[in-house]
Amino acid sequence: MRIDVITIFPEYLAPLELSLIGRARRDGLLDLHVHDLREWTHDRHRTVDDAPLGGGAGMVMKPEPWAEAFAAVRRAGQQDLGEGVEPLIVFPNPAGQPFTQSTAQEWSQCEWLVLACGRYEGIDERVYEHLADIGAEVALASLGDYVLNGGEVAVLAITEAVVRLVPGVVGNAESLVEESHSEGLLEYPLYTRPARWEDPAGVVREAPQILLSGDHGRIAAWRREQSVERTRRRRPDLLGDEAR
Ligand code: 6GU
Repeated sequence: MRIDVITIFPEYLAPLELSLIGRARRDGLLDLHVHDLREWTHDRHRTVDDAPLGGGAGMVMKPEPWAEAFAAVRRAGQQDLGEGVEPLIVFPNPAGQPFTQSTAQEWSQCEWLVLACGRYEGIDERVYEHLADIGAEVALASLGDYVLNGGEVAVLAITEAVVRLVPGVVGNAESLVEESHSEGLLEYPLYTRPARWEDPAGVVREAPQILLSGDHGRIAAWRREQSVERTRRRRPDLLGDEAR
């Protein structure tokens, strides 16, 4: 999978060198390119923003650097992936569609993502109109109902959620099957050794006996019940009306 990130804060994306994503890059499973939007400015101050037309607070990102950036990144990506390949262009935006595990699953099948980080109040609307006109595939994605200062933190989250689902990135693919949200439920409680533990207050805490039974069928059923009960308590919105 190829991912291009366009941002005015390339240093913000430094964590993508680390851990699972860093290893995916070194293993050749992820080809990640971070671009500074200011590369596509032409004035002495490398200006990417200006006051909103019509007045109002804050600044708006100018359209010209974005249009040049998309054209240049598309050219570079196609040189690598082939002329016919087109990216999905994602704008992290608090006014976008909710980004969920099913979005992550869908995007993990993409050959090429371009993640475009807006800052300030937002990007000039004509950038979206232009991309629609040239037939680009575009998505606006929100992490949740709160406001971040820019798309960079969202890109870290989206990249991690997507890349870990690319085949080969997570060593044990089974660990992706039973985790929270993979089946629309929260994950069941987890225990490890010692099965009998005296906590710092002197309370003896035993792991559920069933987990020591070796009966994989009953363990699976118990875990399923725990998942449903935990989801009912913490996230009833995830359950259908009958299950609630
Ligand atoms: Cl994706 N971007 C920004 N700037 N703020 C957000 C968000 C995204 N998701 C929630 N808040």
